[in-house]
Amino acid sequence: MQFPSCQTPEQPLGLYPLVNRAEDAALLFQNGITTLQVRIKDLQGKALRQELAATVRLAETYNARLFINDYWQIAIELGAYGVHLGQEDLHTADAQSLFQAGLRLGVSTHNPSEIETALPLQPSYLAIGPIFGTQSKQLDYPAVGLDNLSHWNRSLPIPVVAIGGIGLEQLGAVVRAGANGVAMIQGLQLHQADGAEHLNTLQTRFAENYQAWSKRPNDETTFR
Ligand code: 3NM
Repeated sequence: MQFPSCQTPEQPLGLYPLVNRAEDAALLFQNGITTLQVRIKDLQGKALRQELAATVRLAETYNARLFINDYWQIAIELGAYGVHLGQEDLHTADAQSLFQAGLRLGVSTHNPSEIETALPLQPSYLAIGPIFGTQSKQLDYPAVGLDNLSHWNRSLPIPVVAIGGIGLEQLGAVVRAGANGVAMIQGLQLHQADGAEHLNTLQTRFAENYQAWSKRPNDETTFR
């Protein structure tokens, strides 16, 4: 069982915002975002399904790679591009059903042992975090840091998404440590007055650093 590729590294996952409403997804897609996660913690039942369905429809319109956090059954029903599972969700989700339905799979990891556990699933990407301290999620894990991120990027056979405490200031170094995607909540500054401009700067910063990284000598990247 090997989950489908996200067409990396030709099309890196890139700047990878996490949002909790279709409305925010729309704003991000309009501003050129191609990979996004919808992560909803405050809705249930019909309202949850509606919000997820609206986000999936939007992503299809923009041909974007949308990952649904946690709600893997709804993701299958909606024909979403992919599912992102946290450590807690890994135990309850049915990876076989996800695979058979053709969805991509991303998995959160925080330390070597979680990475070892996630790898046999052969997911489409591994998220590793928190790279730095984050205020967006209560986590009992120490920060991974850039050196460890770089190590994992060099040694893992699949794309890595860096997450946790990353903003414009840290973005270049994270991409030059080999991250294929950079997940972000707070650093997006989505609802600030200059939100669109900031998003543009973030995307340019990712692209410049990714280009520099992919042209490094002795590139031995083999992941799909
Ligand atoms: N998961 P921000 S860190 C949702 O390490 C989430 O698994 C993390 O938000 C992990 O960009 C995190 O604001 C929060 O730090 C990311």
